[in-house]
This record gives sequence, structure tokens and C-alpha cells, in this order.
Amino acid sequence: MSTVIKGGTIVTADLTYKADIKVEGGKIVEIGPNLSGAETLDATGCYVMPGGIDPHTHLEMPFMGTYSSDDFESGTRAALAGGTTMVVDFALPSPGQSLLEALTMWDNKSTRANCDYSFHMAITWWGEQVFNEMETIVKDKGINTFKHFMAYKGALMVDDDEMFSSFQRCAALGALPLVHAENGDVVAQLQAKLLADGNNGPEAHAYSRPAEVEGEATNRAIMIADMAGCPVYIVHTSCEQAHEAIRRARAKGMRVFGEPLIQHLTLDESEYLNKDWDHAARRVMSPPFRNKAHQDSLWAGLASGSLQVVATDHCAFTTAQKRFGVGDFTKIPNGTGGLEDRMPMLWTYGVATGRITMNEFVAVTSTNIAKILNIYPKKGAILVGADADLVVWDPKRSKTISAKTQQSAIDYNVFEGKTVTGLPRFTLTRGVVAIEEGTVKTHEGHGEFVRRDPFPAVSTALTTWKEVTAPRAVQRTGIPASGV
Ligand code: DUC
Ligand code: ZN
Ligand code: ZN
Ligand code: ZN
Repeated sequence: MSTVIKGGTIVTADLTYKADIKVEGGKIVEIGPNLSGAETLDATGCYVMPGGIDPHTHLEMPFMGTYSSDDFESGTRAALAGGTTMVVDFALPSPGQSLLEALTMWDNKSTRANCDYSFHMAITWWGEQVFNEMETIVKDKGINTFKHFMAYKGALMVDDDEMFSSFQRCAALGALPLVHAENGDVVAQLQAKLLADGNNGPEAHAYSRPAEVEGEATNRAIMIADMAGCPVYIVHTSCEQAHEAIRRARAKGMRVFGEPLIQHLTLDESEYLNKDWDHAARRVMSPPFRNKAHQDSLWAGLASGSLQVVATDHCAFTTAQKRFGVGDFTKIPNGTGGLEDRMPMLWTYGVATGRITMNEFVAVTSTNIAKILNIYPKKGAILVGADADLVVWDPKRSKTISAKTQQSAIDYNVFEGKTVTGLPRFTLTRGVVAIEEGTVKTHEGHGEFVRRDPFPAVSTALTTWKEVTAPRAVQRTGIPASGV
């Protein structure tokens, strides 16, 4: 059966024009004037854009003694409600666990997804098994990204030695390393000192993770990637110090990407000073919210192209889960939601205010990340042959964000009370209408795994395990007895 999206204005990352779109078999089959098909969707007064891609979600993730509350069903339903048609989640092996075993766990959870999805594989420990499994993950499993945590000491954190080895392996496999850039050693020491001083409320979470912690780690990750000969993608870039490191690297010709979150763009550090403990704790995430100057830096990065992607790091915990941290901020599960609100919030605070253009909106919510992840133009494009993952965006449709009406499984929303103007009239996932005027029509299990092939290998480093060695010492003669 064919569907025609009629009367709208197509907006892509580089073009704005009036045309209809015909969809059949889940793909775009024709773009042009006066098309007809078995079913018609009225897009009059709307912009028709590639569906959003959120490359940073944590659905049903075991973390800090609990599980994040949105699973692949509620999380992808929330995504579709806000115009996002693909998510990329993180498969997270516990230290010592096989990568393939962890991937099977995530495969099993994702069968409930309402929209298409993929995975990043996290490197949470290092050894010959990880080294070997990375190749299987890339070549057989269709995953071309590996995530590294420079924070969460004693849990997920990898050290520089491990990260350098893994980055070299990524280079050899044509994979892209992703980095959570915060100096975990410094955070751990600041946390201990704050607690010892009796500073145990949610605001201390922000004090324990100043912007310098993120700036230092971002610089380090970029330098290590440069030495390993691979590109690098910095997740949840939240501050000027990290943005500055990314800008500088790009200006030098390094392939470095930065990903601000919608939360950091629109919510600031004053949230942690709220007198209501629950209010502040619900906003505890890492990195924490920053001040307005950092926000301005992130907005400028989106406009100038030095930051390429807006994501959510959607990792939703209920108020009851947040209360695990009463009396000790280090036990508050880190994470906030945002999947349903990313596109309406970015439109309202970015496009409607003139900070970014409509075309830049498409670039940072969809097209850029599709290219970075090597799934363009299957995703992120309005072209004949592309998947019909589309959003018919009504720039006049408005709502006030409220936990009472959201799709997410948690009992609050960090954007509660904010009015957004610009919402989906229709969201289509591979040609199927999933959302119509706020009504959910999705079905669980519709989502398919999206395979992501590697880029050409950029280095011959680390093709076999034995090569993980330092450069050879120069052979000298006539060495003095001291050995110097
Ligand atoms: N930060 C969060 O706030 N939650 C999940 C993981 C992370 O890095
Ligand atoms: Zn992170
Ligand atoms: Zn994350
Ligand atoms: Zn279906």
C-alpha cells in the first residue's frame, strides 16, 4: 500500500522546498508535485523532515544499583511521540563480561522496540578477549562504535592505558570510539571531600564535577585518539572547556565530534539549588547542568558547526530510585529523560528563537549523526530509496510539557511546565504512522536493528594482540655501567 504525504514543505539539512513524498514498502519511492497514493496524509502548513535519530540512550540499563526505568517499549514510544524514529543504545558489559554476551542481553531487550535502533558497544575492561571480540562486534554484528567511560571509577571507568589500546584497535577496525569525558579520579576525590565536609545534598553532585574535570578529560581523549590514529566522538559535551578542545582539534584537521544534550542547552545549574530535594535530585546527571555562559557556548557550537549532534543521554529514574541517594549524593542514580522532548525543545529554544535554522535543526537531530554512524542515506535523508522515517512537523502545534501526559514511564519530567511550539502532526517509522496528532499508534516490536558497517580502517595498528607493545628501544653500544 502506498502513502502520500501531501502539501508540505520538505526541510532537509541543506534544502527547503515544496513537494509531496510517496512511500511504499517502508521506503521513499517518489518525491515531486501532485503525487497520489492509496492513503494521503495532509501536511498542509507543515515541514516534512527526516525523523530524528537519538544516538545516546540508556534503556533498561543496570546502573548504580538499579535499572533505568524506560525500557525499549516505553523509551521508543516516547521517542516517536517527539518525532524521533531511531535510537542508539549502549550495550554495557560488566567488567570481565564478554562483549558478545552483553550484546545478546541488549538484543533480547530490544525486541520490544517501536522504532528502529542500533547499539554502541561499551569497553568497560581490557584484555585479549575484548581485543578479539571487538572484531566480531564490528564485522559480524554490524556495530562500528565503542564507548569508553573516563569516569565512574571502580565501575565502568577505563584508564589511559586501556583507552589507548582500545582506540588503536578501533583504528585498525575502522570503528569510531565514543568517550564519556570526565576525569574519574578527580571526581572521586572531590566526592569524598564533599561528603567528609557534610556536603551530601544533590547540589554537591554538581560541585564534584566542575567543568575543568570535563575539559581535562576531553583534551586527553582527543590527544589519545590523535596518537592512536582514529577519529573520536565526545558524548554529552556540556561546557566551554570541552567545546574549546573540540574546536581546536577540528581547526587542526582532526576528525573530532561533539554532542551536546538538549538538557544542557536548556536547563542550568540553578536547578540543583532548588529547596525541594526531589526537584534537585531528579536533575542529577553526569555531566551536571552548567551556567548560562556554557549554554551560550553550546548554542554557538551548533550554529557554527563545531558541535554536530543534539542527543538526550535518556536515562530515566523514578523519584523513588533517586531517593536511594538521600544523605549521600553519590548514590543518586545519574540520569535524566528527554527522548520525547528533544525535538520540540530544540525547535522552541533553537529554531523559534533564531539560534539555529530549520536546516541546522535537521542536521543536528538527524543527518549529521546518520553520516557519523555510517547509516546515511538509509537514515537521516529525504531521498528516493531512503527509509521512510519521517516527521510531519507542525510549527504551530503547541503543548505544555507535563509528566501527566508523557510516554516515559517515570513520574516527573525535567522540562515540566515548559511550553513548546512545534510538534509532530505525524511521525512515520518505515512508512507506518506511529503518531498522529499526539495519538500513539505504534506497535511494540515494529523496530528493527540497523546494521552499521565500519569505515575503512585508518591504521594498521593493533591487528594482532602481540602488537600491543611500546615502541622498541633503540639498540645502543658502549652503554656506561650505570645503564644510562
Ligand atoms: N550519565 C548519566 O547521567 N547517566 C547515565 C550515564 C552517564 O554517563
Ligand atoms: Zn556518559
Ligand atoms: Zn550516557
Ligand atoms: Zn510494524
